[in-house]
Amino acid sequence: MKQLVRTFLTIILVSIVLLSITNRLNQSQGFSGSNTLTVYNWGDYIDTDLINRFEKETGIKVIYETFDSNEAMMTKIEQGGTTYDVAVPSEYMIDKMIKENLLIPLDHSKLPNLKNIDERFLNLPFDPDNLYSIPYFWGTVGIVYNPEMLGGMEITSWNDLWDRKLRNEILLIDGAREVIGMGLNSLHYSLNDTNPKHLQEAKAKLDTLTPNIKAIVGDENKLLLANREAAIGITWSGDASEIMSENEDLDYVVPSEGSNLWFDNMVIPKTAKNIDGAHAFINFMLDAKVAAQNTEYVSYSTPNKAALEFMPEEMVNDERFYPAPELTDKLEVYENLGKRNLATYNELFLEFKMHRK
Ligand code: N2P
Repeated sequence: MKQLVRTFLTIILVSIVLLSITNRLNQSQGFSGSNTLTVYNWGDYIDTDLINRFEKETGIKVIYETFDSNEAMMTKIEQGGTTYDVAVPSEYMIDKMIKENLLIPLDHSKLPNLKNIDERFLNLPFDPDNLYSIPYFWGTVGIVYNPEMLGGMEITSWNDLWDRKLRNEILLIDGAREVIGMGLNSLHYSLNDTNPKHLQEAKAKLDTLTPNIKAIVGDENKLLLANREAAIGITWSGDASEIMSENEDLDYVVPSEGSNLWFDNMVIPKTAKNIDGAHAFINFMLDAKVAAQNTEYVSYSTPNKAALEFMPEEMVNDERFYPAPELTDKLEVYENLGKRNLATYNELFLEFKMHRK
């Protein structure tokens, strides 16, 4: 019995010594707790070479997961099954996450590269001092289309999409705010409208678009458009930019009735386990050359002013993807409409999808 107790105590002692050595090793690298970092980002939204470089430079192993809508991201974070160290939500979801106490305040002293961000993208209303979020990419929602496939037809407005000639030609992005927003905008209502009557009207109007809709898709929209399987895609500006860089026939337009201006930002969720590593990752992504490489790869618009000089001029000077403030001022940023209203948007979107079947 004595022998058993002694063996047991020895095992415990060895475990404690091993644990403290590992901890000390981690701390000497400047990273608290575990030496892995779990990053949760939109699909097709990073140059994976940069993840490898970050891993090499820091010794931190990155576990990388993706989502394709803010709503999907939020559900997963609320469920808490996986804990994420860095996530990349859009502005209205950040507002919601701050209010629900789901984010950790950032330590700006660990983010010296924050100086690279253009002031135009800092201190925005959803996070006035960037206490919780750091700009990653920004853009608009619009229509990418192939005029040649449409016999030279020019599209300038949401309402153009209801044209009978466009039967089975439209790909919609799989996002509740984007699609319901398009219905609202086409009726000249705000993207943040919460009037139940207006929302029902928007849904009814979207239902009448059904014959023209080919599919509601995620990132595969790029391949479908590039392969000419559809002539029109409702999507985010960066996706349009990527497809257009491969096919010059395509064009991108921000519809005349108005549209959405969005900002995606890096945040650290409350459940994060590697907070130092998360800061190191955010700071790494803010480096001018890293941001330039990332931007060239994903084709979205960077808020990193210092990165612009490392990017091809034709990219930076393309006003469709770097619209001037005079244009963006006319667009609407999604607001956090509160739990009930966001649920209504989701329900209407779901009903609209069911209606198609
Ligand atoms: C990248 C999606 C970007 C999301 N595939 C726009 N908020």
